[in-house]
Amino acid sequence: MAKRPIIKLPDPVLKTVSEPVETVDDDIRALLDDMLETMYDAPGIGLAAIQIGERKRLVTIDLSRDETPKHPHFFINPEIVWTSDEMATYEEGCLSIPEVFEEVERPAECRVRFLDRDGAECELHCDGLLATCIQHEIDHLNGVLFIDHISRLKRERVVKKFTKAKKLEATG
Ligand code: GNR
Ligand code: NI
Repeated sequence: MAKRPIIKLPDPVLKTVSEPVETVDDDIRALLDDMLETMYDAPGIGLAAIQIGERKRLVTIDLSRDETPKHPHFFINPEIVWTSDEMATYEEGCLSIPEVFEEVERPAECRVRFLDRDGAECELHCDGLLATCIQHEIDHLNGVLFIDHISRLKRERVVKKFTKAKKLEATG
């Protein structure tokens, strides 16, 4: 396993639409392990492969935080097959947009179809933080960030701040 650098705003890589995984092999499992290590180290509760620059439809999630034992979830080619009419609002953050937190409204529950680490087809009913997190991660696979769900004024303010910080970094 290896920790990888996390890609941050305003890197346009984050707007990439990721490609489905064709075969779940040892290379994919090694990548999932790198994602998990990167996510735990950050620390975060979810990570999409594009956040470490890999254009593949792969997601890791672990809501257990500092608890032991750990509860890692691996999602390959995840697809939302059902969402509740009921909505829920969470204050979201993103490892690619550090220190920014905004309320986002999404379906409160959803059902996700995906392949597991062995390539087996699975479905999982998600509610609470898991429902929010899996929707946030699937957005990443489609090049969408949580700030795309907030007001344009707020979003432009966030993007400006990160663009400016990057410029300062470059000029020293
Ligand atoms: O660590 C994370 N916390 C979080 C909190 C609320 C809603 C979504 C998330 S996901 C985020 C990690 C991340 O950026 N995943 O893409
Ligand atoms: Ni994120």
